[in-house]
Parts: sequence; structure tokens; C-alpha cells
Amino acid sequence: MLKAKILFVGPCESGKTVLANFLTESSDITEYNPTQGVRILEFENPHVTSDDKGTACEFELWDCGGDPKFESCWPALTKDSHGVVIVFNADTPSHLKEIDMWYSCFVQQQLLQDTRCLLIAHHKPGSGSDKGNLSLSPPLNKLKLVHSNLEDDPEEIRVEFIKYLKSIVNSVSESRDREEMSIIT
Ligand SMILES: Nc1nc2c(ncn2[C@@H]2O[C@H](COP(=O)(O)OP(=O)(O)O)[C@@H](O)[C@H]2O)c(=O)[nH]1
Ligand SMILES: [Mg+2]
Repeated sequence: MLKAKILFVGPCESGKTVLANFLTESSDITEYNPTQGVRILEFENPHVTSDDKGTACEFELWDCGGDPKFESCWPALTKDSHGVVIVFNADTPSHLKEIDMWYSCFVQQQLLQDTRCLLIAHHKPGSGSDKGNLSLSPPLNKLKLVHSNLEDDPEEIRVEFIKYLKSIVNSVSESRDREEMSIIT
């Protein structure tokens, strides 16, 4: 059984909690840990399995508080994380600057591969769904970027999130295989 820990980070009020709830609808257990500014959702996704025999995969989605006042807790959040999802609002100019910081602290400094990182440009209701003029500067422009708009097209982000989960599972099981090989040989 494969287990993967995925963080949802990004500016305050960007839609992390709304998206986390939406994308883990099937979750069984919900824990709340207010002291650390993080809420942990445990879930499985019927479309994402550990192997081709259909063994389930257990995910932990860590819905992290966006307030840098929790910075002292960040090492506990990033410890043993397998993936980082950065949620922001494309129509909020300050967010475009802030995501540099989230990428730097949660991906670059953790030496997490860029393929383990997903950017979600979340469109709140009434904010329009302009996907056009979003130009991110390097290195963020190399990351996978998807748009979410739960009112206009909720399935789009559901499908993209499943693709992302699958890529995490593949990447985690590959690095696990490599570790096993290095022990044997
Ligand atoms: N109806 C609706 N409200 C949203 C959506 N995304 C964000 N919001 C609202 O925007 C606010 C901030 O969202 P939240 O997920 O709590 O942001 P967080 O601070 O990043 O976790 C909340 O009041 C949400 O109700 C959405 O897709 N639909
Ligand atoms: Mg939240």
C-alpha cells in the first residue's frame, strides 16, 4: 500500500480549503489541527491505485494555513511530503508575487522535483475565467499550471487533479524501487 502526503499551500483566501474539500469529497477521516494551522484530509481516489492490481493508494492532503505567521511550523509540514500544490488567484496581482515565495520555500528548498509541484490558478465565482494573459516568470513558468473554476467547469480540475495524483504515485513508486535496488546491489 502506497501512501502519499500532498500539501496545499499558497496565499490566504486563494481557495485552498474550498478546493481541498471539493477534490477529496470521498474522504473518510477529517482531522483538524488548529494549533499548527493545518487541516489534514485523508482520502483515496478510485481512479488512482498503487499498482496495476488495483491496490488502493492512501493520500493525505495537508490543507495549510496561508499565513506566514505559521512559518515556524513549515518544517513539520514539509517533512516527508511527496507533492506540493500551490493555489492562487490569477486575478490578484499580489498573488503572482507571493507564489514565488511558496515555490521557493516548499519546493526548491526541499529539493522537491518540479514534476511534484502543481500550480492551480483558482477562479472564484464572479472573478471571470480569463485563462489568457497569465505570464509567470522563470522558474515558475516551467511548472504544470492548471485552472480551476468550480462554477463553470468543475470536472476540469477534478480530471487534472487525478492526473497529478497519478504522476505522484508513479514518481513515488519509482524512487522507492530505486531505493530497494540500491539496498540489494
Ligand atoms: N462559492 C465559492 N466560493 C469560493 C470559491 N473559492 C473560494 N471561495 C470563497 O473564498 C473564500 C476563501 O476561500 P478558502 O478556500 O477558505 O481560501 P484559503 O484561505 O486559501 O483556504 C471563502 O469565503 C470561500 O467561500 C469557489 O470556487 N466557490
Ligand atoms: Mg484555508
